[in-house]
Order: sequence, then C-alpha cells, then structure tokens
Amino acid sequence: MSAKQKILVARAIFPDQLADLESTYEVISNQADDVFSPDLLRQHLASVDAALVAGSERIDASALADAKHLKIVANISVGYNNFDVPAISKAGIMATNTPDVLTDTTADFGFALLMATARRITESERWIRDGQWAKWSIVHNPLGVDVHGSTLGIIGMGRIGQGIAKRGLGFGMKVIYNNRKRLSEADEQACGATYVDKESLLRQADHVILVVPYSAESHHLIGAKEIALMKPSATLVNIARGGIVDDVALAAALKAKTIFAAGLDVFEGEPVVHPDLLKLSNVVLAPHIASASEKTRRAMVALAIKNASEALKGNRPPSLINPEVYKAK
Ligand code: 8YV
Repeated sequence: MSAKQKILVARAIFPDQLADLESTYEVISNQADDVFSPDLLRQHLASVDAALVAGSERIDASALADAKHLKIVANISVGYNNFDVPAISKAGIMATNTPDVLTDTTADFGFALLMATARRITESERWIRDGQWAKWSIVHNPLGVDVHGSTLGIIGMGRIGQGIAKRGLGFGMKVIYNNRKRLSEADEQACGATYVDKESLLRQADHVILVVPYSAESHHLIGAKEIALMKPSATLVNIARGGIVDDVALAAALKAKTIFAAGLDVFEGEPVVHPDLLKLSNVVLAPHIASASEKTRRAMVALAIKNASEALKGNRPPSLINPEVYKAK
C-alpha cells in the first residue's frame, strides 16, 4: 500500500473535521493555534502535499522555497491577500479560497456592525457597566443616528456587498454603491442599488460600508481626503481588510468628530490595533469576526478540505483561483 498523502493544517480546526481528515491523510495539525513563524511555515510546507492555511499565513516565494511536493494551498478564507498568487502559480501550485459559504453570515455581521456603530451599542453597554445609568436623560445619554430610511453607501459590490444591500432594503434605506465594475441591470434591480462614483457616494451616504478586496489599488482607498468628503453625521464601517482605511487618518477624524462614528472588524497591522483607536469612544471594535458563526466557519473548513482533497486526487478543486496551474487528468 502506498504511503498516505500528507496535509498541513496551519490553524486549529473543529476536532471532528480534523479527525475525518486524519482518517485519510497523514496530518500535521496545529490545534494549539500558535501562528507559525515564517521559518516553521517554510519547513512544514517542505514536507506536505497540501496545506490548509488562513489569513495569518503569508504564502509567497520564500514560504514555498522548499515545497517540492506541494500541490495546493487552500485558504480558509474568501479573501486571499495573504497569497502572492503569481509566486504560487510560478511554483506550479494550485491556490483556492472559500467563496459563497460565508456570504450571508458576513453580510449579517456587516449590518450588525453598522447598527452597533450608528446606535452606539457598545458604548452604551460600557456606560451601564460604569454605573452611568442613573444619569439617564432625554437629551444627554448616548444618542445615535438612524439607520432606517437613511442612505447606505456600499464600496465593493461583490456577493457580500450585494447581501448587505438587500438587508438595507429591509430597513427602507436608499442604497448607492461604487465598484470597479458596474453590476448588470438585473443585479442592480435585485438589490435596489444605484451606481455612483466614489466621491458622490462619500458625500451622499449616511452610512458607508467597505467590502472591497485588499490590493495595492485599494490600499488607503479611504484616507483623510475621502473622510473629509463624508457628512459629519455619517458612519464608516470596514469589514473588508485592514489597510483599505488609513487608520491614523480615521482616528484623527473620529477624535475631531468630523464624522460621527466608525465600526471596524479589520485593522492595519492586525492583531495590533492602533492605540489612538483604542482610546476613542465613537468607534466599535471587533476582532475580524465577520464570518464567525460556527456553521459558517465549519462550512469554510469543509470547503478548504474539499479543495485540498480534490487537488490531491488530481481533480480540479471547486474554488480554484489560478486555473492556469491546473493540469487536467
Ligand atoms: C476569515 C475573512 O475568517 O474570508 C475572509 O476573507 O476575512 C474571514 O472570513 C479570515 O480571513 C481568516 O482566514
């Protein structure tokens, strides 16, 4: 009997999913969940046929330097800015992500963060815990801005952006969007969204939400200049990636109250949060949890496993990012 194929699982996964994987493959797991150093990651990648990784693992030429048997890197994530795709393709390795399975969970969270930001929910909770409730007043306790009937501006109108737009319709919002590519008329109608240029969106929206993939092009897409276009009563929500917003410029704007508030699930330099943001009360902070329901995280892991196992059987993995590398049997 031939030896089992070998898989690296670079972050902790659900124990039953790991046990299933171990019944078919030799597995190097990391249930302790300590992020591998670049050296250790390179060493592990040198010994396996497939790897399941997440945003914490940077997969580039240096990580792949000794990866002689590696056929696939399967990201447990839809975003794949942790992948240097040209370098992975150059090494003849397939790369996959986990689209679709997280769309609704992530759209739910985007909307939840928008609501929490507009209605100052986390700040209100701190207010109670700090014993402030006795100071309740009609005009002074945490007063928010409305969500229903307002204008929602979505930057990045992929599957998740469209999911957020549909939720906005339920709140009677006017939905405007900006995207590299305009949607088809049918898709625009399905989510009741109107295309506008970025500057008009920033000027008109009461709530701006960012759902664009990170790239050199989208780095600091929202900086001091863009924030200055927003209404003083507006909120800014980022569930996309750290680096799309200039966090220093945002902290300065929040401190000066040139916008009302921000809700952030992603940060430049995660897991470190800029200290200025930590000091502000008009920002809601979340630790990159937009896809984090158990059902969805399980579905993401299952899809990554499916991608890896299909590749190891010589089949085309369902969510292949670099099809030029796939050689049909
Ligand atoms: C992941 C995400 O949890 O899918 C994405 O793009 O940002 C999250 O769902 C995170 O990237 C961990 O890999």
